[in-house]
Amino acid sequence: MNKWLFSTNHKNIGTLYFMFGMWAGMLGMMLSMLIRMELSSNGQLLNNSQMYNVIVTAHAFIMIFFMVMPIMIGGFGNWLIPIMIGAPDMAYPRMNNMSFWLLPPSLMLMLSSSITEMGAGTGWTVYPPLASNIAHSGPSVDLSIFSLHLAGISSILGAINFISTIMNMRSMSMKIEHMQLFVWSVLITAFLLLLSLPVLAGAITMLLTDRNINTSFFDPSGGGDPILYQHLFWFFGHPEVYILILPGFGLISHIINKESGKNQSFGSLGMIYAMISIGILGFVVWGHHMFTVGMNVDTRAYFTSTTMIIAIPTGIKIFSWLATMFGSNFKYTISMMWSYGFVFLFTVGGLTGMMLSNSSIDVVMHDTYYVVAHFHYVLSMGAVFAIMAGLTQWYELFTGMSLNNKWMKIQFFTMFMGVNLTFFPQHMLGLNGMPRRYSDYQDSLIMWNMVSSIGSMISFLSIMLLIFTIWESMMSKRMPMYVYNNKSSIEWLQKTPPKEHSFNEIPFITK
Ligand code: HAS
Ligand code: CU
Repeated sequence: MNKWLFSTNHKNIGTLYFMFGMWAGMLGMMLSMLIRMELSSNGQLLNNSQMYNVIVTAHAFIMIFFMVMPIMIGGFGNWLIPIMIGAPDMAYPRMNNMSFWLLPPSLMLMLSSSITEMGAGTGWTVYPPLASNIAHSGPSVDLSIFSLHLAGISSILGAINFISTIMNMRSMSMKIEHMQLFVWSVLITAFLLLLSLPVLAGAITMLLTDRNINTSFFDPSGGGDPILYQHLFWFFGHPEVYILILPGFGLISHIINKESGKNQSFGSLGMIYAMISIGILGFVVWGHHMFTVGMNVDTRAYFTSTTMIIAIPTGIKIFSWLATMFGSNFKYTISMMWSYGFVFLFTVGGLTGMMLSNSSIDVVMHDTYYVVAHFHYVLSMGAVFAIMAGLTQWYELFTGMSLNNKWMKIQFFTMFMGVNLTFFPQHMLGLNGMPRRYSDYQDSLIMWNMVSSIGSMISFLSIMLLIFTIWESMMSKRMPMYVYNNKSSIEWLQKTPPKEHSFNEIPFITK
């Protein structure tokens, strides 16, 4: 009870975040499988398009707020940051506990929203007038707004904690420019959270009062404007997508550097400047999500140009990772495989982002599956691959046990195949005009949708293998190689009966 519910220990809280994130990830995956089943062929499966949209909405919210953010910032951040800066714990350990424990009730509200009356089929963007009383009467949207309020408070408290910890609790000799890149990435992410979340909170609170106490911020009949909501949402929404990827950049930098056997990342200072630039630029490009609202040509040109400029710092990161690897022995460790996958596939997603940033192209592509393909390349293959790289890199530190190498390799290759098969065809679907957030499509799109759904089944099986492999490592309590080799780890050996170290044997079957 004291260890988990009242925990003030950064490692235990990190572990709680990991468990929460994994649970939410399974939920999000389940919803995504429902989406792909509905779309595996044309015609209706669920036979309820509102329910389809509720599933899409819940999938996005769960994956963003309850899977990627908790795992990356809550899990890896809590576990690794105090260790990397030589601090005994986070600056505000009890606030850290509160940050975590705000999330379960937030998730509960989100789930309640989906099962109350007709559910919130608004998409994660919650645009009025779809999210207003006209199209979504009843409590569902209110519940999802409350859920976002709680998740937002949790993140803001977390951000304050990380900023204070990193600024004030570094060991005396560590200058800020000598901090690990992962620490930098979380510091910058924390600033993005701190500056963007209050804007979301404002927007959804205005929506709440529009819905319930007759204000008309977003209602033209009372002098309001729905476009105002889009501006407020995307002023949060675009920094949010960098919040989702920056800690991943940090993890990948750390792993590539470590596994390449270099004592420093290539262009480490440049990497810091690149992340800061991405963070700052992320606040001035939000209009690229709204090219179709009827903005004037100069504003379009502005948002196109600023958006494209982000390719420069991001390119610096990509080429610095490649330069860090350059000259080292090509390593086939699991975490390096995920990192190679990350660098390649994140770049693919980044380049489609560059296509979308052209306002004249985006007017055609907006709200098509091309956008869906773009953001799944940067998220399902960027953010998730970074999480997998981190998980395999630090699993032994986090659990004191080791994963089966061969199964993790199989898992990587099946996942790599699965996600590409799922999302690459979505570029073609988008170019052929298939819109997002519809439960059906024209006959000519059947083939690529079927391929995409088959891909999602492969990813699903791959995740089953991952869960099984984690379970197996915990059941067999197989000690990591470094513990086995380190005779001084007497304490560990005394707690756990020593077992022969073999990555390829299956202890629970053979013994
Ligand atoms: Fe994005 C929509 C543009 C990065 C996530 N993005 C989304 C949505 C999500 C998302 C979730 O301009 C959908 C939101 C919704 O629900 O509606 N995105 C970009 C650009 C970048 C970018 C320019 N996105 C991300 C990251 C995400 C993310 C990171 C999360 C992890 N995105 C858009 C646009 C839309 C959009 C439009 C709106 C579409 C619509 O209509 O709704 C950049 O940060 C990417 C930079 C990375 C690279 C690759 C590496 C760089 C190299 C340097 C050389 C490259 C050059 C470019 C010189 C560019 C290797 C050459 C250009 C060529 C075309 C070849
Ligand atoms: Cu954006």
